[in-house]
Amino acid sequence: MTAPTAAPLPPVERVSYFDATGRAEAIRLTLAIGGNTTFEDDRFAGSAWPERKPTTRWGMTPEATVAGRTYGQSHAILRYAGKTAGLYPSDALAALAVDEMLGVLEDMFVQTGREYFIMMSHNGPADELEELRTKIATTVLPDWLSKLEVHLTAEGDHGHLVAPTAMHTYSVADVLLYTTLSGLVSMQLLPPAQLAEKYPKTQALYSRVHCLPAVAKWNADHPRKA
Ligand SMILES: N[C@@H](CCC(=O)N[C@@H](CS)C(=O)NCC(=O)O)C(=O)O
Repeated sequence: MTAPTAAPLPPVERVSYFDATGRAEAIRLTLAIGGNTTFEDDRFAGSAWPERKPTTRWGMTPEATVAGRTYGQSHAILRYAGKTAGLYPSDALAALAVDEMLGVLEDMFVQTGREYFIMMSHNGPADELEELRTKIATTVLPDWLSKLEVHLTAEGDHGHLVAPTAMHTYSVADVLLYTTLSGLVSMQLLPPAQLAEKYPKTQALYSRVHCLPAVAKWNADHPRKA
């Protein structure tokens, strides 16, 4: 019996978020890598947030619109974007492996860049901010990066967070790794030289995503603000 042919997925029409990278950048990059050049990149200033917040589904951002309906939750949107872009496997076990890495990267992000960003944007006292920066840069982040390096070493020669399948080569997990590390570098929590010296496999994957033509073009067209 021939398997029914799947209908093409409705494209992501709009991504709404602050005019920053944060939780939206992996979604935007995934769409760009998949060739979706027509989605509306809806960015708003932090000062507009109090007005926008009550209009969102869950009082949080990012959100995305697909087939005229709006959805929240960055990882749900990222997975869908990945399905439209060929960056998310159809095989259930491979999808489990991608989801595992998305969870790992969420935990790493929450304990590092997000925690630091929140204290920074609340104008925390300089000495406490420095203490937190030191803790993240010398303890919390190296711990996560060591674990990622061990994982990539165990994965072997393919060099991705999740082994490629017939359906995908890069996955949304690779893209989220890239955007998470970029954020840490730009907040000066992660010196690029340290990444290269101590975590070569992680650095190699970061560089390969950075050099993908669609990523290079996106970065050139959207100079980093935050
Ligand atoms: N689990 C949510 C978390 C979203 C989230 O925390 N968004 C932040 C910005 S990165 C936000 O909306 N902050 C403003 C607020 O909570 O009022 C997701 O992954 O989308």
